[in-house]
Amino acid sequence: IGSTVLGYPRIGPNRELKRALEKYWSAETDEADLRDVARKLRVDSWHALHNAGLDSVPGNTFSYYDQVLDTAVTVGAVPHRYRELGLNPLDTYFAMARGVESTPPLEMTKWFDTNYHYLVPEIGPDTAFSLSDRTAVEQFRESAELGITTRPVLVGPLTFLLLSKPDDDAPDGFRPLDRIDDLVDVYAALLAELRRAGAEWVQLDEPAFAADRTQAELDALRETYRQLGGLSERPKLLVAGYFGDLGDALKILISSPVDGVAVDLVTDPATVGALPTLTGLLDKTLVAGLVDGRNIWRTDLDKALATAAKLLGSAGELAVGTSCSLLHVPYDVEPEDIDPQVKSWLAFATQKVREVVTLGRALREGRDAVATDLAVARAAITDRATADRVRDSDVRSRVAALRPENSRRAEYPVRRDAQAAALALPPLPTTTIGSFPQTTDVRKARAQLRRGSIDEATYRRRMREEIERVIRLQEDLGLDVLVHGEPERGDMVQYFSEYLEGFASTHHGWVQSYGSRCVRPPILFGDVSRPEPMTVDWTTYAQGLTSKPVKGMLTGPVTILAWSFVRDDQPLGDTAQQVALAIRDEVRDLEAAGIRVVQVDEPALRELLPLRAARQQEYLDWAVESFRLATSGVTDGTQIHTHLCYSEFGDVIDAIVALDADVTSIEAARSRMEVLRDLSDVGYAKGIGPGVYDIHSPRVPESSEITELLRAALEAVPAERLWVNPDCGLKTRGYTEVGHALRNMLAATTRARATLS
Ligand code: THG
Ligand code: ZN
Repeated sequence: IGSTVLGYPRIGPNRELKRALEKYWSAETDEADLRDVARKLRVDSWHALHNAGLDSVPGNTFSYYDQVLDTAVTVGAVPHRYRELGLNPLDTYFAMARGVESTPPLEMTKWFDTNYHYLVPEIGPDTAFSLSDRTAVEQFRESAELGITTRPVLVGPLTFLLLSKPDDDAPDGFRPLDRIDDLVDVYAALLAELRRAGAEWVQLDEPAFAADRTQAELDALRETYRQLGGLSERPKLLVAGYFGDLGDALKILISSPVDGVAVDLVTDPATVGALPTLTGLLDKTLVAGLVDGRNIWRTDLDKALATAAKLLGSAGELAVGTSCSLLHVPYDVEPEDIDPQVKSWLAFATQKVREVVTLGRALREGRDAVATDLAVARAAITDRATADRVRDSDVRSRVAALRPENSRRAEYPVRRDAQAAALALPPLPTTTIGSFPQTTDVRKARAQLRRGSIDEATYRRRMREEIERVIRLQEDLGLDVLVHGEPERGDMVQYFSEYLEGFASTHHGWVQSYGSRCVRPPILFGDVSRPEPMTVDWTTYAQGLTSKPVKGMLTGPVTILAWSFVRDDQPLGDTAQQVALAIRDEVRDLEAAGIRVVQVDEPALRELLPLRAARQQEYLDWAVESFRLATSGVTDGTQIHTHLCYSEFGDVIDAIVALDADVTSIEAARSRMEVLRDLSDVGYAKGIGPGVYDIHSPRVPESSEITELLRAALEAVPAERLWVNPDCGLKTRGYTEVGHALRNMLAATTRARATLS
């Protein structure tokens, strides 16, 4: 294998796939147009990787939407409700991804601890597995015609089933993993076809084993790779485990008949120590994941070579690779207009490919063959380690002076009474999560400001007009705690990073989040501080328009970290403290400007949870502490809200309690308010706003449905603590439906209030 990467971005260096998809979905173009764009993107990637000098080029890394969905379609796991639509294969695929009028899409959730989202396959006892789609084989042939023998990448069968959920017909106790034997037959058929097409290697991704697994799951791993390895007609098998240490799964794989394993030596460098003791490696290929696939820092090539040196002689073949797929980083740092010093520290996908090639050559031909590359890398690493702009002594002394009481507020009853007096809210207070629909006008104004075709003053005037409209709308509807609607923010993390010292932003650094949707994560390179207020003007402008309280809207430290590329030269918890202090400054400035309610969102609290249970508590401790540091600088009468987006709260529920917010709003409509019981079970006894309708769907809820949900909520939570709100921000919706939905929410609230007295 020599040198390789485990995967590559596919959205296109200029988001060509995003545009092509969105045109196809709006029927501006047809399937042939979309397929042309896709083919060109694949060909360009193969050429780029091949020409850069990789010894083994990954194949099948393209996807129209998501690689887990691709796998479901490949193995025939298309639920009946999508088959019955009678659509062609491509539109059936998009129906699963996005839904159609009559049928909602598959559930979407986070891909391990990244900001990428996959579609959750539904598997039941009756799922009819069969090799149903040959895209992987066709794309192998496509690359072979160009003279490039790619290494098709597939989601491994165990990871596929472990990420699936039981379908609605499955009996209690059924687990998708129960179907592994049937699924292995399909993989066997696919491997045989790939072999016949000429594939030498196939990569099977099994990142699910970087998380804790049961003995039964480990046994299934052993048995599956015993079977796949024993096939008579197959390519060589490379099993890739990434996002952490594989633990016992590594030993199982090494004693199985697979031909190679790829390990992540970036997330968990301690793996290096274990590898030489595994004698089974001596007849296998080891792909050492030495280049970070999911962060954007240049690799310390000297250190990587030193690590490789420790592994020489431990494996049949020692190859060099990325720690995981490069899907999670932008294409190329070259076109970015970033401060030249910071830029010299960075490596995006294109640069990482070169790093892997350099390491591969150094191992094969010796360091002298790549002396220049090593010297350039060394200079950049040294420069970054010693650069003034990375360390800010004011920030460091402020952190050093922190005391426990800085992240503690008064007892809740004291705060509750002070807030009741300050805010005088009715029972079951109503509010929204923060953002209102982003109209075309608002987006246009932001684009015009960026291009310089309108000036700052014109932009501010337009935003103020929008804020006024949003305030009037909320007053007409009769909401109790208003918001300014956030017209001035595109992505919230992007917005805050532009005000904060220690961050750089990119212009082209798009990374796929799901389907055609992308984010442009800012780069947190140095100590963080807040030179000036970030939201106070907009919020106080809104507060000046109304006598109702207007809620200040901020993003919490964990979410800012989760959605940025973070520095890797100090513990994440230390960086979180610095970000927390910057947010704390903003919270206090909002309070000083007369804002009585401040919401600090942590939608990514669950996302950063370490995959291994043994590491989770340490994370949760600093995550909670950073939120409390950010929000504890205010007086008792200032009400702190927080908002969390996703429904898998189980693992972080104690942390939610420990955040000590006065009011927590949380997604609950789809789970019929079950989260309320879960929260009271762990002792949560403060304000709670279970989302009473799902904003992710364009459907406007009837007020009777909301009344029903409020009744259910009132059974779990006393009226004094219950808030009424949608389940998330309204940014992605239109004004017409938002108006109707909120009107219904308020009608239901009025009815519920009447039952209280
Ligand atoms: N910001 C960031 N990460 C996120 C979210 C976010 N991760 C989780 C969740 N929210 C992902 N959701 C989305 C939703 C919409 C878009 C991206 C991620 C989106 N992006 C625009 C697009 O691709 O057209 C670009 C937005 C822009 O111009 O900045 O619509 O909220 N960081
Ligand atoms: Zn949300």
